Amino acid sequence: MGTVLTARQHAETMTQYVAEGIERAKALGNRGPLRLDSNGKLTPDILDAYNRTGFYIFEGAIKQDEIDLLRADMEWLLDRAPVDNGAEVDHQGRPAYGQDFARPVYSMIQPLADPWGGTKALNGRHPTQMAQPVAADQPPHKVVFIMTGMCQTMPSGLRLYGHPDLLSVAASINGDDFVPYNDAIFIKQPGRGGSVSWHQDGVTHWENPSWDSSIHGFNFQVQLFDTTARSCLWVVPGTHKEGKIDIKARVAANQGVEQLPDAVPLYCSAGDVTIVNRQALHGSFANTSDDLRISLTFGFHKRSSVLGAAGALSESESVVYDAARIAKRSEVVSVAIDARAKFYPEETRFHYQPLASQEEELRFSDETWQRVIKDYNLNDLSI
Ligand SMILES: O=C(O)CCC(=O)C(=O)O
Repeated sequence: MGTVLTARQHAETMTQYVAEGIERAKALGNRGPLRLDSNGKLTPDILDAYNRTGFYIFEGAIKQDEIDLLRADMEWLLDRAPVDNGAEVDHQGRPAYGQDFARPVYSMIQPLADPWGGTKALNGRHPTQMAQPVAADQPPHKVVFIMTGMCQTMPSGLRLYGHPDLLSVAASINGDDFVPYNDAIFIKQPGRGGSVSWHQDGVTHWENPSWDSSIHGFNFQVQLFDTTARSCLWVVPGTHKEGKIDIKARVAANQGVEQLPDAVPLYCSAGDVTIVNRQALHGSFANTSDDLRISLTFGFHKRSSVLGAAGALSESESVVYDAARIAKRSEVVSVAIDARAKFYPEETRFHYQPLASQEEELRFSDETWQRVIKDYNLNDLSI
């Protein structure tokens, strides 16, 4: 889009698109409760709908009391964000949180900006730029766009990572020997949140002779608040099966307009959890709505997709993911399971098959927090 829109104009351009998108979404049949069969795996109808469309919405998968704890941790973290990338102080002049970690916790942007679209960032996987409307009362400060490291920044985030139903979903899709990818919390503040331009997440296996529709894994998003079609993630159904898509050409064929005609919104209630195939074409628009969206995003892969692969996205290309690196990053899953089991003793804990013999040494404690959790995201497994 060539002209700069005000936030109000942008919101108006969304009105009809949103209404039509909701109708398309309703017809897909890929939302409902998270159901597992007697073997602890997703029921076949859910897997079929996920494999057909490239995403699924598990309604009410996280209970309200857990959502409340996640919200409380997030509120504290947002209050302690630095005033800019690399700044040492927060909005009250206090030391900003997170300076002890090796990787920055917060990524800050101008309100309603698209920081990646049309740039070479993240292997250039966002080739077109979204509209960047001007915020109504343009604030002088930046806003939090993304936060990383939820297992070390939020006790509730570590426990969520060990959720038995979510880990059962990971095992159902990627096999019992599934491995972690990374995590990121997308923050879309009302009238402020930036956009994430159309992209497919995976970058490694497009030319792999063994390529298939699930080779780049999937991401969960746990929604802390109700999120409407104006603030949520949008996906083009079925695109996870198409191979690498020429996104520039697709947007050009839509007269350069970012509102792709066949995309659908993943609108959710607080406590809903989405899964999205990382090969599906997806993105989100500048948040000119009144909704606050906070989406805790974390992914899992098939072990075979990661073992021997070179680093990509935020990981150095010179790194090769060997068995030791995979084991190191996977230990976070085991510690998270134990942290959760200690907090929710009535729940049946998940048994993570790859580290089954190490459950004792991966109990949650001060020692494992320092050894396994602190700076765990230096070992993310991005492909
Ligand atoms: O939630 C969003 O707005 C973007 C999420 C996304 O692009 C991703 O998880 O890859």
